[in-house]
Amino acid sequence: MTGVTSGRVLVTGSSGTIGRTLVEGLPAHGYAVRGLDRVAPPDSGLDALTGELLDAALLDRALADVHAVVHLAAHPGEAPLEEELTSHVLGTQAVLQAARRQGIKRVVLASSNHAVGRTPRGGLPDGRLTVDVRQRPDTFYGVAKVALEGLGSLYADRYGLEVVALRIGSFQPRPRSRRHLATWLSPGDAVRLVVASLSAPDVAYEVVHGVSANTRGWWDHEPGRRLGYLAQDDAEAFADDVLAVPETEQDRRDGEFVGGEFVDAEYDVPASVSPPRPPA
Ligand code: 15L
Repeated sequence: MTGVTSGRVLVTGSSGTIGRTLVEGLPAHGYAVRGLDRVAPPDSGLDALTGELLDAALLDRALADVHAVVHLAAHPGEAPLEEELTSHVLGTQAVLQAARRQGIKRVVLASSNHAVGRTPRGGLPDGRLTVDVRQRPDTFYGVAKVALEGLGSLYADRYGLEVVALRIGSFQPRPRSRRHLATWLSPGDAVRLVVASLSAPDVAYEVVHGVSANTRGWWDHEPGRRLGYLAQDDAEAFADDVLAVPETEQDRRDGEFVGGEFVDAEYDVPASVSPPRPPA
C-alpha cells in the first residue's frame, strides 16, 4: 500500500483553527486542498463547500476527485453527550461512509488526548504515555473521541480503509500554560504530522500522538516517527514567558492527568439537552 503523496485532499473543518493551518500549509507539500465546513472560508479563493456533514449528497460532491480526507470538523470541547455523539460519531461515520462510496482509502481523523485524558501521569511505565494505554476519557467529548477511534478501527478492519487517528494535544499558535509546555502541537508540526499521516505507506489503522518535540513532553513519539512524523518545534522556546506567570493551583492539578483541566468536575455538563446540534 502506497501513501498519498500528492493530489487533492479534502479537509473537513477547514474554517477552524487547525483546518486553516492545513489549508495554508499542505499546498507546499504538493497537495491541492478542498475545504468543507459549515462556516464559509475566510479565503474566498479556496476550493470549498459549505454545509453540514450529515448531508450525504454534499459529502459525495466534496469527495469527488479527492485522494484522501483529513477529518477535523466537530465540536472542539465538552457538551452534553447527545451533541458529542452527533458531532464526533455520526459526523465521522458519515465521512467514512462517503470515503467508501467514493473509493478513497486514506482517512486521517482528529482524535484527542481527552480519549485517554483520565490517565494519571503517576504510575505510567517510565513516565511515558504510550498510545496503547487503556482508553480512559475525561469528558463526554473524550467518550466521543474514543468512539471516533473505534469507528476508524472498524472501517479499517471491515472495509480496508487506511486510517490514522491523531491524539492531538494542545494545538495553539504558541504555548500559553505550564501544561502546554508538555502538550503543545505547533502549527508547523501539525502540518508535518498530517503530511506524514497522508503519505506513509502500509497503513491499516494507526493511533499517533499529535504533539511537538517538547522538552517537557512525556507522550511517546515513536508511533508518529514510524509514519515519518518528525516534530521540529519545542514549547521550551516559550518557557520563560509561560513560567514568568506565577503557578496556580490549576497549573499544579493540570500536571496530574493527561487531560489537564478537562478532568475537573467543572467540566461536568447537564446530562441531556434537546435537540442535539448537527455536527460542524
Ligand atoms: C482538545 O482536544 C480540545 O479540542 C482543545 O480545546 C484543548 O482543550 C486541547 O484538547 C487540550 O487538551 O489542550
